[in-house]
Amino acid sequence: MVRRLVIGAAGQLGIELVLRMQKEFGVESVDISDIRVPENDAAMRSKFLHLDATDEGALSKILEEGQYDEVYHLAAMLSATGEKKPLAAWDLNMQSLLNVLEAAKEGLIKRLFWPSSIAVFGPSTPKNRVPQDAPLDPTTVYGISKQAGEFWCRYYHEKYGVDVRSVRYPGLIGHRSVPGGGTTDYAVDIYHFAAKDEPYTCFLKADQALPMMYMDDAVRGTLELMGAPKSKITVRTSYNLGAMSFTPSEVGESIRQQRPQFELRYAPDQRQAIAASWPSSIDDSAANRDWGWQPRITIDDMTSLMLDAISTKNETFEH
Ligand code: AKB
Repeated sequence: MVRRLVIGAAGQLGIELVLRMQKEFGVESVDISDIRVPENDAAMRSKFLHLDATDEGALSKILEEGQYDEVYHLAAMLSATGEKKPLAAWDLNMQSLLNVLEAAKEGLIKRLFWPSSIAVFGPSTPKNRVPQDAPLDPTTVYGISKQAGEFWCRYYHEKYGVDVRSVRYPGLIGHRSVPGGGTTDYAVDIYHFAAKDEPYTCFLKADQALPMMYMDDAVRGTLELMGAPKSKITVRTSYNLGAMSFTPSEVGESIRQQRPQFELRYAPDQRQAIAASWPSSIDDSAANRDWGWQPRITIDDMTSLMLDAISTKNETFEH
């Protein structure tokens, strides 16, 4: 049995990845770790290990005991929170990555996944269908940490043969947990308000297009990348990964097809400047060529899935 460890399992992506791994490979095949206990009973069926990933000694101990084949290192501070605490963001994002890369170099991890982000792009990057090898030009501490992280990953691969794989996620949207401190969070929040028939005030401008992806696609893409033969992986910084591109006003329209009364207002804040520095769509042909990446979920599919799932959950809590 392939043994897996998810670090940062209590986060938005962590929960979803763990649930999918449990379903596909069995509860025993994945252990989960975080600095806080995940608020999800199903995820907690897996063995939980308390871990601050910046603590090199604690990480090594868990890895030595667990003998994992695959480690998914997701712990990070996102773009908006990172701007409030720049040095803490740098410390968490970089130190934890260097710890797992060192552990992989020492042979404690066979295959490592680490997420990068569209936050590596910036004002000098093309806005539309940004190519794989576009100039990186991050404007946030989070983006700078992802840019540096990408090159650390390639360095450990080239110097020490570490099998580390990565994608540049767009904004991720799912109903099981709420994101924490990102610029793309509005696209999750909006559905929670719409499901309660409440108006939503968006912190980005109506016409701010960004690359986005429904969680099922993100999880499937991650597992497909990790399942691909080593010989197929030609990008050792991080693969562009695309699915859809939309503006807040377009999500509002999609929601109104199902909830015609839905009211959307705008009050852009400091997150608008971050969003404006990012591209609006992604060219992911390298991921398609190397390991067959193809997104499946469209904006209207996503709206149905999100509203149905959140409404059902709300009804369960109300009764
Ligand atoms: C954020 O908004 O910070 C993240 C990201 C795009 O990496 N969702």
